[in-house]
Amino acid sequence: MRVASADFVRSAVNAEDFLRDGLPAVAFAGRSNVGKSSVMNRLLGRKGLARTSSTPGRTQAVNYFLVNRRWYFVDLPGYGYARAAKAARRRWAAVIEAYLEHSRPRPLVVVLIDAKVGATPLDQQAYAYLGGLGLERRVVATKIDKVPRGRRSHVIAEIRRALTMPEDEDVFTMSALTGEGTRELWKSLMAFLDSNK
Ligand SMILES: Nc1nc2c(ncn2[C@@H]2O[C@H](COP(=O)(O)OP(=O)(O)OP(=O)(O)O)[C@@H](O)[C@H]2O)c(=O)[nH]1
Ligand SMILES: [Mg+2]
Repeated sequence: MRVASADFVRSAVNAEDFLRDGLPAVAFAGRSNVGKSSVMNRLLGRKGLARTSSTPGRTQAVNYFLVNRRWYFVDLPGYGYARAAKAARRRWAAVIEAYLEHSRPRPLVVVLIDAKVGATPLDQQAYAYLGGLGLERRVVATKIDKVPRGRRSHVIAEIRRALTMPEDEDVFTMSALTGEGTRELWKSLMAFLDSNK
């Protein structure tokens, strides 16, 4: 996928600030520090576009990036950052839920799972919650560079089982570090974006 332009547009902390211009969107969801911002940057081929950090809780708002002037990539705050203050956690959860439940057109949600850690109970909840909302999802096992090749099919099978994924949904693998898996994921995102023009 050739990304001719990718520009930061807006950081929304309240539902009133969500964009309503009708462009399709792909949102990146997952546990705090799983690598949402890094995967987004890798897909866009722009290293420092979305801010990343080894400290969890870096992304605290709904950040919109306009891609090729046609769609948004939306970087969401992470869920389950245990060390954040309770009030902050609630605020982030509220803004993520407001985004997922009310933004139109309905976004495609990329659910990132740490390949090394596997799907946690929080990941299971998030995945089921998205399904309950009727949102299209793509499950991506990220940081796959940390898993030896010989173990990867096992890791994928475990994620499938933990999330009770339907047979016809794939688990994608990706590494923001090496770029592996970028092409396959793009292909799948484009299938969504092309059918939601
Ligand atoms: N080895 C490896 N490290 C990665 C990969 N992706 C991200 N990281 C590292 O994981 C840490 C978190 O990355 P971020 O992209 O900031 O994670 P995030 O999910 O956006 O985090 P929050 O915004 O805090 O929720 C950083 O130290 C990254 O360098 C990957 O594919 N492989
Ligand atoms: Mg982030």
